[in-house]
Amino acid sequence: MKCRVCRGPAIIDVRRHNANFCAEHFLRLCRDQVAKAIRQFDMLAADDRVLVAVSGGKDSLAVWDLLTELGYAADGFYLGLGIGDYSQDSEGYARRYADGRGLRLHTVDLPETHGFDIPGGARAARRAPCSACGLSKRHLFDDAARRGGYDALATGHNLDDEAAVLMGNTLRWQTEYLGRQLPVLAARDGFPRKVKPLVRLSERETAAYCLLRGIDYIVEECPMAAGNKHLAYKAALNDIEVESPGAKHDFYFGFLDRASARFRAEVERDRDGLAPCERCGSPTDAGVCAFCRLAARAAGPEPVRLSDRRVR
Ligand code: Q46
Ligand code: ZN
Ligand code: ZN
Repeated sequence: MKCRVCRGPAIIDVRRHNANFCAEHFLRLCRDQVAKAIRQFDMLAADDRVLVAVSGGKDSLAVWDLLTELGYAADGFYLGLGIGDYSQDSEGYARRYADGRGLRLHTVDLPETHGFDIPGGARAARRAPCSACGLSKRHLFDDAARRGGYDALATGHNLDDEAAVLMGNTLRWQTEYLGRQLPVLAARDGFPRKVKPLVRLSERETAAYCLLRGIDYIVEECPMAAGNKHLAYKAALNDIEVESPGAKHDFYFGFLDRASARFRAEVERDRDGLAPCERCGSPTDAGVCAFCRLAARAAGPEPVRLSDRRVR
């Protein structure tokens, strides 16, 4: 197995590109693919300040590393979700990466700052944990980027993630979600620009990237992920990819090229009528935003005043 670029011994095959690479040229391929995604979708300007949502896993640490390597001013943001040892361990990986490279990591702890953790919040609101988690992450990432004056919020979603989400959205024809499933969402109405610079790299490639760069990351899956459909879609796509290398890439990029615009109108219609949340000031169309409603439910029932007695 020889490297496509230098003909030296290769350490990885990338069947999607029908090529093998040595360590040096594989790392270059990763940087080139990220730079290409940034250019292709006009994600970032050279002097943008970027906030990277960091979980301690391979993808978010890889995207932080790659953006820094490409010369972007990128700080990290870690959100403690209160998911037992998993949260503590994952924060440790994020912290060690940042400290080892002299990078700035902001942290917010959900239980400390907002009084609930994901398992408890999900129970109280009768939502699936990943639904309460996704809502909290979206809200608090946006909030951190806005407060810090960052130009863009970057996440570590890779090609496998995006293809799996696309599969889920397509299976149920969730047209509103399809309209929003883009590698870059422009800033609007108080929401920061959101970018996914890893969309041209697969999960296997980000893992190899971390290994070669000496980036230590949390390998365990979140314990709440069990039974998550996203993982089932990923596994199904992996089976297809074995038979048909490049299928994930064609599925996702074919959608962006040929289908995504058809679903945009639905998203545009949704944009009207955002106003600041009555409790936290974040843009919302509901008076009190979904995150503040979740936090209120997690805190327990609101006291009801009956004459001079407060009853719960
Ligand atoms: S962290 Fe949160 Fe994931 Fe855990 S609770 Fe679900 S969404 S699985 S990326
Ligand atoms: Zn080489
Ligand atoms: Zn709010």
